[in-house]
Amino acid sequence: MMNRSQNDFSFDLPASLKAEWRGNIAILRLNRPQKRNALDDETILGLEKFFTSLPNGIGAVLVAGEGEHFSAGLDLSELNERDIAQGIAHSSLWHRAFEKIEFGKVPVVAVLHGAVVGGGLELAAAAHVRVAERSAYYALPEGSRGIYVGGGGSVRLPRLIGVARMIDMMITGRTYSAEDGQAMGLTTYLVEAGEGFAKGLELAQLIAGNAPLTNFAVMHALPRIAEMDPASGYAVEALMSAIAQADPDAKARVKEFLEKRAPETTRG
Ligand code: 1HE
Repeated sequence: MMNRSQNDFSFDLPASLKAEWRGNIAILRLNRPQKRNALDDETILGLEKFFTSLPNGIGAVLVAGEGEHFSAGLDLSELNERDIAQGIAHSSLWHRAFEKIEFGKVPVVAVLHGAVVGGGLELAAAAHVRVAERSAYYALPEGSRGIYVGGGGSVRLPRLIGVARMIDMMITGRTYSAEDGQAMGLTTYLVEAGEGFAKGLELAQLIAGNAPLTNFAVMHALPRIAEMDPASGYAVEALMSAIAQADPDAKARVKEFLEKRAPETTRG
């Protein structure tokens, strides 16, 4: 178990991000509430740095937003001066940073409240588990701003809600409520206002208690297998499951269960 305080960082983060460790959980807060956690370049670079610099021993990350909103998306004040080449580089920067979340070292739980819009929704989509408070709402206002998603939304969001819903969101600018988001699979937990952080932390702790190799398989193999043709998928799944079960950690966990020392699977 790690017990480090916020001051123990071996790397610096911008003021728009605030990190702390709680045991083996890393907690990262978007910390620019005065700008509704709008994501400027510095913040995106900070996200990349955070997720690539996670110390060993961290088992899961919890991401949440300070203030009334998770994130108002791209910092629109930085948009004005970019030409096409700079626009491509900017989107690539987001892709690189969010890739470090989705395909990083450990699973990430996002706690969503208030506005989760544009790039904020793209950020949420890169996490592995999403918890919504009832105040959360989702929109892709890019269409109304004359722009397009650039943080991997075209790839990740259709997998969560389908291409048709994403097209609808983008061309009509409609807003979905927390309840809508839960029903359509954008989130998998819906809790009352103020309860998201506790729920997210509880989930992060559960996740951090898994065998690391299982978490690795779920993060890195599962989404790729899901994209493969079935025959390749079965082959890679067989390999992954053989690797996971051969790990001493897996053997110890199965032994615990067989000796009636491990909790049983319970009804939800
Ligand atoms: C911002 C931003 C921002 C707020 N960039 N500064 N995202 C959007 O189109 C959403 C834009 N934001 C909003 O619609 C609203 O701010 C909210 C509904 C999220 C919150 O409303 P509210 O009334 O609580 O706050 P506010 O008064 O609108 O904003 C407070 C301040 O934050 C204000 O600045 P101030 O200096 O006047 O105090 C706002 O200008 C500032 N602010 N949102 C910059 N987004 C990789 S591509 C992704 C593409 C996108 O993400 S497009 C979607 C962009």
